[in-house]
Amino acid sequence: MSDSAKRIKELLEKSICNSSKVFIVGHNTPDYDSIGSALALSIIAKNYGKNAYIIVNDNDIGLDPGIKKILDENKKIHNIISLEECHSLIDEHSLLIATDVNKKYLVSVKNDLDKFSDILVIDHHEEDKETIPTTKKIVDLSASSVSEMITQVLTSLKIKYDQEIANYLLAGIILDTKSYQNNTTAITHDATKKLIQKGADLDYVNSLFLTEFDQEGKIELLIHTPGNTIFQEYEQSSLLKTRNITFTINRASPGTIYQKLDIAKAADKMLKFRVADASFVLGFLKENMVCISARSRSDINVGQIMGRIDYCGGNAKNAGGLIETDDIFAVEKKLMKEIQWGLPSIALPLEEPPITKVKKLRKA
Ligand SMILES: [Mn+2]
Repeated sequence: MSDSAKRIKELLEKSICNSSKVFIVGHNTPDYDSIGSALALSIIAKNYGKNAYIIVNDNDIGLDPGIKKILDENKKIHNIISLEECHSLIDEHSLLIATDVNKKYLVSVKNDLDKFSDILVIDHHEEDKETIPTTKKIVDLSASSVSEMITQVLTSLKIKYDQEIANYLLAGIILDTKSYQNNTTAITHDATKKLIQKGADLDYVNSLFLTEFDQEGKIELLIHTPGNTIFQEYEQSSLLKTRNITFTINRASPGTIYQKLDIAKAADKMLKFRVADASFVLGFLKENMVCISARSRSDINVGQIMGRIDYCGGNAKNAGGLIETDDIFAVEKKLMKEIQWGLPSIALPLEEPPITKVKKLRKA
């Protein structure tokens, strides 16, 4: 057992016993390490006779499908609650355990930290000035994952847990080590051995990652199939800057049905490329229903652009909407026309958008 796992065991024992309720939070948009360790911590809290709640305040957009499946399957069994529900349940002796995270800005309870009487941080990421202030903090940079540390605690406390929990913890370890290629020590393998003895099923764990792989492929094809993405250069007159905007549609098979998450991820992914200061991705969610995802990583207010179209809107860097139509290209045309009318800036929100000139148009 690692020194950090020993300390976690001691601190958990003390903090849980002194509390009325236990709230567990991972980082926003949870991954397998965050959610696996949170579920295991909930079992530990229950083992001490306390009510435990896991706070997950993310909406469905942006969540990995495998994570969403785990959340749905465990919502009732493990009291997975929203931030709002947390506000109504919290009392003056509530303990907060932050797992797989230590920065304030990465937790949904960032504005409520003073409402907890005790805070325990368990993590394996670097700390900085934004780290949650508490004396009870175990941050072990040498641990592969929190799942690895919590597996040791479960073993040491001789707590019974089922195959599902073993699966989630194993998924956490496999994710964070990139299948034992990074940060892997003898302790990592020892924790893996314990999880497999508890019935962890590698086929199941692999299937979680396979789902993600399939989705990646679909998104890659949507973005990179020649002709699908159009690159357009605009002049943002208010800032005297040239901006690159991309428009992506499955142009060969425009009727292809996508999940909302695929379209959102494709728009996010486009921003990783130099060619996109803002990106728009369009696709059908079902017959006669076109979804637009708009993203910006520059001083282009895509929320304002989307706001000019009925049933669309959002904030400056992340926007979108749903339009009832069977003509996806007409939606794109309208969108381009709205952009030509004016490219709103985030820095100068009050200025009337000037007429935007199209400088260049090319297809991938
Ligand atoms: Mn992690």
